[in-house]
Amino acid sequence: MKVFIDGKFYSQRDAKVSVFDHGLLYGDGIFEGIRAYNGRVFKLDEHIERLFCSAKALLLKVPMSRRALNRAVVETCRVNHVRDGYIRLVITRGVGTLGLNPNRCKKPSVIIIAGKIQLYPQSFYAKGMDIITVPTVRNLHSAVNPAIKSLNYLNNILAKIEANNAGCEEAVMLNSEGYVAECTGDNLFIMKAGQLLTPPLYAGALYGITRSTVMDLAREIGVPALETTLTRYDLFNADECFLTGTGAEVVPVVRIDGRVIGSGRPGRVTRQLVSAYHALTKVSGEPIYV
Ligand code: PXG
Repeated sequence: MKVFIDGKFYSQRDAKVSVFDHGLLYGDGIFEGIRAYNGRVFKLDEHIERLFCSAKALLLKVPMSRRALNRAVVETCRVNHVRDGYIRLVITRGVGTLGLNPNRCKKPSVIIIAGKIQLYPQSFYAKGMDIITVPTVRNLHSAVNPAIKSLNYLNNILAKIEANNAGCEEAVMLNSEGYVAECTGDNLFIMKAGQLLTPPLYAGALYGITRSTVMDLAREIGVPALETTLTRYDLFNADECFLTGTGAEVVPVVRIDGRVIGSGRPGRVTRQLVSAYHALTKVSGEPIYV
């Protein structure tokens, strides 16, 4: 594997960053997780746009243009012969002093890794997942805004540990007011009375790219898709539930905190959206080999 670091490709062995990089010392940096399907990078411009929005929030200057970053991601896939894979795009604050002041870091670093992704087991897609609500509350947007896809993922990791301890792969995170925010690496949707519902960003959700793709796909098949605040009660009494994310794609949920959702099997609209999303990934995206 060849890893892109600041304009050059390094072998996996030599792909290293400094221990003085504030990305490591303080989690001061941002990232995107992107998929390639069928020789195309899916939603690449959307990921780059969100990366620049995260950078702006942190006053982090991405040392490449959007266009140059787009080309570098595609080139990294090409040199690694990726057709279907997972791309991790990372911008760190760069090398600085041992104090946390970001002004001491001269130049942000750009890292691009194109490899394979660890997916959920196939049974989750066929039979649905069992998830739980965890005690760790989603970060306040007045503290560390959940819309920033930063290298500081401890809030999500704590929730993931709680889910794992309970034998689950994903956790529903509530915000400080007790409303549903999202999961640790996925957005959450329910179907209720013919409408597709998902928490708004102000509830503490990431502006998920799969989330907005799925809302568009739902509208195309005639299902209204709306943002609304949701409680655990709403989840328990949903007709259907599923999660969305670049890694998870669209994954059905059939049990939450021991309550069976709907029929206990992946719902009809969920299954339609799983297929529609799959079909879209096969045909759209930035071509890697032209
Ligand atoms: N919420 C959070 C907190 C996320 O980190 C999503 C929602 C879904 O967003 P997208 O834009 O992907 O639809 C994410 C994305 C990983 C991994 O390595 C995590 C994500 C994406 C890809 C890989 O665990 N999280």
